[in-house]
Amino acid sequence: MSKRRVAYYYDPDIGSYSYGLGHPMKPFRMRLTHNLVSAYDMLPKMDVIVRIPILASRLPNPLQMTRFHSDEYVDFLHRVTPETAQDMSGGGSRFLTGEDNPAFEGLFEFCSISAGGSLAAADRINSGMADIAINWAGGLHHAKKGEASGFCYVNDIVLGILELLRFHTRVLYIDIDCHHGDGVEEAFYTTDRVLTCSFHKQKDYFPGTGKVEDRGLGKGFGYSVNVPLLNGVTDDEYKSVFEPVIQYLLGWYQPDVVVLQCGADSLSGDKLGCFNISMNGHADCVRFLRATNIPLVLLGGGGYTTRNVSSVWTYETACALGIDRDIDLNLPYNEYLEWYGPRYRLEVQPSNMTDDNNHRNYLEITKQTVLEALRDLPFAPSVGSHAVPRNTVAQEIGLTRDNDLEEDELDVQIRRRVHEALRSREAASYEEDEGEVDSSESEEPPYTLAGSSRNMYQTTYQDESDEDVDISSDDDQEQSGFQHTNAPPNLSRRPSAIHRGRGRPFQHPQQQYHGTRAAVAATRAPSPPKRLFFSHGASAPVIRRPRLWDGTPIYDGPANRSHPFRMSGVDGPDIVMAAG
Ligand code: V1D
Ligand code: CA
Repeated sequence: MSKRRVAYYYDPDIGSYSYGLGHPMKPFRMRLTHNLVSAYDMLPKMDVIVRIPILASRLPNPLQMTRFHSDEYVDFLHRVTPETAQDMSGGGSRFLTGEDNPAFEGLFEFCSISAGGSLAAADRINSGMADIAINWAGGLHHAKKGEASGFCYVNDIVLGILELLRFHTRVLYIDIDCHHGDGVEEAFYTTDRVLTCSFHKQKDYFPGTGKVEDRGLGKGFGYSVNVPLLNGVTDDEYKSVFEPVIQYLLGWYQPDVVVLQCGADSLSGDKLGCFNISMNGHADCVRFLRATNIPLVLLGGGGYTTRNVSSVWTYETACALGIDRDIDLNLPYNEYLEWYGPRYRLEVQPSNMTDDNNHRNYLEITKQTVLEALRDLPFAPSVGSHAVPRNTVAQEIGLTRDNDLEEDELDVQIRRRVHEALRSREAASYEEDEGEVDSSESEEPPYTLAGSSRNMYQTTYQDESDEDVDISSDDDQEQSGFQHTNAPPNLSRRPSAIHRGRGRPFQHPQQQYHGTRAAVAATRAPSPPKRLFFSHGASAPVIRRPRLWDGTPIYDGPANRSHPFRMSGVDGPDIVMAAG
């Protein structure tokens, strides 16, 4: 498959936000990138999804953010202003962290745009309408459940992955930002449903986490992989670690989707970074993953030498489209051409900086340590299937954050309406079982689509008494359009079993299974949401579950040795996934 259907998310507002004078994070870099992508005439080659700013309601609302973040924190982000920040954060001791995370004008909208793009990208992959989905405004990997960190406030990556997990069994998250992807690692530290792998500088460098020995906990043990590198790592050195490690992970873990955080601060000459990677070396990671044919989400991240960031993300957009070899590296005329002088070329060249990775076979030892640690682990985990409602319970029952109800009244209404909704769905699904497949159209994504049809998910119901079926035959892989890279020869077990429906025709737009295969999307009996968030600050009755959505106990204990902060795993999204 040489061509890929690429979906590209862009919000024209994003470049107007500012973290403040003197702050290294410049959202303007996204405008510069888009301008270059457009100047190279790539837009007509992709499904370009541009949010129309006046449709503010199409952005994710606070409720969607609480799939990962705490109510209190989202409420804070929603309400804080530069003027109230000091008071609301208790003098900077809660929610925000010093100079790194200022409460700038329009903060919440900025977070919504970033998170909205990643949620929409996940939705595109879930629906099978795209092979690769790009959101350069995403990739904000440091944000924690209840706290901003390292220029990141809302963790669009965790939200996007949770969305992917509704329809996919295993997600591989790869982070090539120069900093450790701590927020994403922490969120999924105790589950095997997401394998996180970060390449980064670790010693004496923000955020300080990400040692090789940090490998996950409980059921998640082995599913956090860390590859710490040293100052000045070059293209060849990076490749010599990245490719074997990722190749191994692909074969062993057999992910259904890969999410690649393309932080551009790993480029040579970055203002905060310390690596010596060229544009080509960075883009090699994208090319490598594209070549696997596994659905891919490309996200942004760090990157502080503005023109290098726009150059590499433009080039990586071309890689996604498979036109990178045809790109004229002499820049076409564009509105911001003066940013690229004096050479006016699409390039980031390596420098002659000192390379510490050569010392004492550091790289080879690191690579071997990482691979050795993976060898004893059991093969790709599978997961049981669940019903997957499109909406949260609040949405299902027509209670939105705009409802202006008193808290007590709200509690009563929610309980009553949940009860009614479940009863009527039970009745409806009983009738459905005797009739046609439900093909109800899904909720509209928060974006206006330019150039293609909307997400049409064919939904179906699932048998309660599911029976395991092995779907991993070569035929299936061919049918599904997936071509997994070779599993290591000693690991011959089949990946996952899925649950079979009761003779219903099932058509997953991505996997193209016809016949009686599993219900990947089902709408019966929505799981109650973890919590409901309302704009006036009142929380609906909180249904606290002490476990992750797949049954894994939540780790919320004291930090382990190399995690200086308390861990805050995902408490379970309000909606779970179906088997894959
Ligand atoms: F230099 C600065 C000027 C103003 C405000 C902040 C900074 C700055 C530079 N480096 N802040 C940092 C890092 N913070 C610290 C903490 C301050 N302490 C007391 C420790 O060293 C944060 C670096 C964040 C990197 C973010 C990222 O590139 O990984 C990223 N990825 O996606 C989005 C951002
Ligand atoms: Ca990283």
